[in-house]
Amino acid sequence: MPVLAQSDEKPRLGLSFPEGFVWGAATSAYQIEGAANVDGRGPSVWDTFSRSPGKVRNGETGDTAADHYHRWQSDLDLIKQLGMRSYRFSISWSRVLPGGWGPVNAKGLDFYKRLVAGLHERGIAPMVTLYHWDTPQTLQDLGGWEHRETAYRFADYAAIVAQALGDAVPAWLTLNEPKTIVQNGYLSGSHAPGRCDPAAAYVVAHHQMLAHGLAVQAMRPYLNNGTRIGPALNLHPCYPADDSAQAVEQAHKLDGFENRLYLDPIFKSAYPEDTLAAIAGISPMADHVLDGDLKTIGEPIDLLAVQYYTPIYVTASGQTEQKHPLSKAFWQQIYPQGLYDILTRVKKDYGDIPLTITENGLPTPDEVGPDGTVNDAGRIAFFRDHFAAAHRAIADGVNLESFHVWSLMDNFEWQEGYDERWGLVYVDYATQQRIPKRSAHWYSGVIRDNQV
Ligand code: GCO
Repeated sequence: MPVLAQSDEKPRLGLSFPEGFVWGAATSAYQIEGAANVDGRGPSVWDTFSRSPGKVRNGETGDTAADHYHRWQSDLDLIKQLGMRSYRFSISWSRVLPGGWGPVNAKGLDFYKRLVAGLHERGIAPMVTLYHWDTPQTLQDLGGWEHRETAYRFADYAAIVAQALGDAVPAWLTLNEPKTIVQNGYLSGSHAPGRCDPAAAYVVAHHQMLAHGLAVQAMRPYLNNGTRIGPALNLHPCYPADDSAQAVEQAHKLDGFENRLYLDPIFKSAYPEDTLAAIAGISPMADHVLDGDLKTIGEPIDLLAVQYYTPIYVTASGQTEQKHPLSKAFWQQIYPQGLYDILTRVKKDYGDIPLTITENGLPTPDEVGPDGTVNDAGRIAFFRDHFAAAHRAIADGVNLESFHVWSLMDNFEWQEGYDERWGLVYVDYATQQRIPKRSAHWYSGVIRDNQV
């Protein structure tokens, strides 16, 4: 697999960001917390999936992960030392509600209260994702996202957490990447719950969108003006692989499945017609869209969290094509201009909503050198070029407020287990020692100067 070999000879470009621009990093519960059976946490679909033979590389699980549940204080110290002013993390639904609904596990909720308080003590703003793919297993057993009730249970959970943490969390994200649940969880089966079922996949898409809208409604009464809610969507700019009219048409069609299927209902209270028509041949999704659902999904939001990793190129025959160097992740082409394109496109098509980038990053083949440091030059080059793309978008009028890199530290990368290292901070899983990589030191300088 070709690995990024860009030079970081020019680690800084002299581009200043607007005053008040916020820099941070992101993680998610199952990927870092560990403590899978501690303090009353209930199982999630990822516990089940990772224990199923052959699903995750080397049979690895998130049972221990980066042991953040026990090491959170020193992890927050590290975030502070690096100079970040925002930290995006997710709450484990089944830690708070071990059964998915019903009695609250006070110990689980307390963990997040301590985390939020600990961030404030260190001058770091918490940004909370309510759902980062770890559906409680109890709900999955009843049908998971295929079952409409799950959307209502999610809204109940969202209200409980909003009531408990309230305005101490200035920015709330409902669902992380509903598209990944559809594509990886229900189409390719590479993620939990490991299904290959197109009929179910788009029903799952709709119920997740409904869950988003219901959660926004359920949380509002517990939040004051100024506390913001939005979804976290992974957007993929889709380009024709050549100039042919057919390739252009294929790119538009793919854009429906990658972007408009999620953006349109949220911003326009409507699913894209062309995508719905294509789905009608493979899934009964439309039968599950009940009166009023689209209005609920279109409930006003306050910010949009954008996650960008890769562009997709599509040929006249609808095949995808690689045009740019790949990272260590087989699916990731390195193309910083794609970030500019997707940010400016969101503004053009969906208006001037405040934007935050909540994920952007790459895995590199990191190793601790003889001098004890980790030289991830490829990560520095990647972020330099993506920050520059974000800078161009801001210069062209995009209302981008903050940038959270993926990820704060190495973690459980889903079906790749611990094989891919995406962090600014190296985690030695045998000792749980944290070693800030060269990119972490570089990023600290970017933050200090507000300049790439
Ligand atoms: C995501 C994921 C992360 C992944 C990252 C790298 O939301 O896509 O949130 O969990 O680890 O994207 O694949």
